[in-house]
Amino acid sequence: MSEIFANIPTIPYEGPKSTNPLAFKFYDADRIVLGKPMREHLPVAMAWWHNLCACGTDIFGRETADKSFGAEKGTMEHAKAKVDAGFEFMQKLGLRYFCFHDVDLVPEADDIKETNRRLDEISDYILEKMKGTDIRCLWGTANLTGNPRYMNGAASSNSADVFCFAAAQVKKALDLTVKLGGRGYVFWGGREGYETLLNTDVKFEQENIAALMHMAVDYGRSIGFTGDFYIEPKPKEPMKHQYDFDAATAIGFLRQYGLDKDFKLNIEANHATLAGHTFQHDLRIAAINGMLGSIDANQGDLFLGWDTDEFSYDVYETTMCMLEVIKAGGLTGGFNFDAKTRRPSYTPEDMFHAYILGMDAFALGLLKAAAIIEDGRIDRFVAERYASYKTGVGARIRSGETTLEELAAYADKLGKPDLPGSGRQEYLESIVNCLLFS
Ligand code: XLS
Ligand code: CA
Ligand code: CA
Repeated sequence: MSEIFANIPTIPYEGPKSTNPLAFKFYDADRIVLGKPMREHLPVAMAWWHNLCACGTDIFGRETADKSFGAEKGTMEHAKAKVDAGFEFMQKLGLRYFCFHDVDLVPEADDIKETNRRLDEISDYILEKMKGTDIRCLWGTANLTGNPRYMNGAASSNSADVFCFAAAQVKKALDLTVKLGGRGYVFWGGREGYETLLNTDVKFEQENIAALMHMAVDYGRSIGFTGDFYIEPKPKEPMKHQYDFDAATAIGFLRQYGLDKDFKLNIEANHATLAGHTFQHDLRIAAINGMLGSIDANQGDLFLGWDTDEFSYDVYETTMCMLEVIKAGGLTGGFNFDAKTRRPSYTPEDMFHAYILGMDAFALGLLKAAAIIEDGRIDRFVAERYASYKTGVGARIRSGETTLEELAAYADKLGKPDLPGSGRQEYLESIVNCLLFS
């Protein structure tokens, strides 16, 4: 088979001094960091949709990138050409995972039976491609937003027939995920939300979403899916208000409906910032609840109120991300680069530059997070900050042995507490800068 990216070599690691645009400067797969190779810290995945499907359209303009890969678009030949391009791309970059939506893989037909037949054909082709490589599926999902039938949501639709089509797509996407050895299955509730409460029964809709998720768990387990299900929170866009607003909201939902044993979260950087949080905040909330499963590794633009899905370059953000991931003991999923090149970056080389940028940014984040941990000053400061709970009344509060009356009597006796110790934020920020830039 002829090469699709014929002028692009396998991307080598050349180190920070390299000026070769087609080389990694920081992502060094074999380098040992905190006792394990970088590639194990960073299971990076290609997002089928952005990398192989998206051609730069926006609401004001047509495609700028040609991703026909030598085949006529809208055909199964094109679907297969995308597989060929995707595998060549992943192999040249040393990526070991991909993520997909059902309709990223094949053109959707009018009749779901024909779409499913096409999905069988393409997944056979992908399986064949996987042989002899170490490339695997990170997670699969169903696109429950694009088709007009989902205008009012999928599981949250007012139409029971639409609910059935969502169920049928989830069932098929689970079949594909299992067939391709996927580690996870994602629910991103894109249109599971509302525009106005004047026409919406929120409780009814949330119960229906939970019902679909329960059926997905039952079916997935029955066909041998042992991985995690994930909710990917996002507060808005396309809907004005989406039910899976942020990590805390999604965790509350999973617990309320008894889904928390089978589900974890897939935290996307750009979605956290749209919710008014830092990426690190949502990672921490997921982690402390035992629900940090996977990451959609990208970056938003804080000047814009929508999802820009940029490749990460902000090393401060990737460092804080990697700190959370290391402290959580790693991910059950991985780092899906749910990111697209900017519209004027339309050439095949740009696709490679983008992954080099993103992988280098997370590799640097990993190295810097390891440096912060090894330095130890920040961890020691945080531990010391709560030292008043180690002995005396503080220890009794922590062990649950005390009462409101006892604490009130203690306060009476004291008359007035000392001020709590300084938060030392500026000092801590300067430590981070020293470690980042030394
Ligand atoms: C859209 C989401 C979507 C999910 C998968 O904003 O990021 O791409 O990751 O459906
Ligand atoms: Ca995403
Ligand atoms: Ca996104």
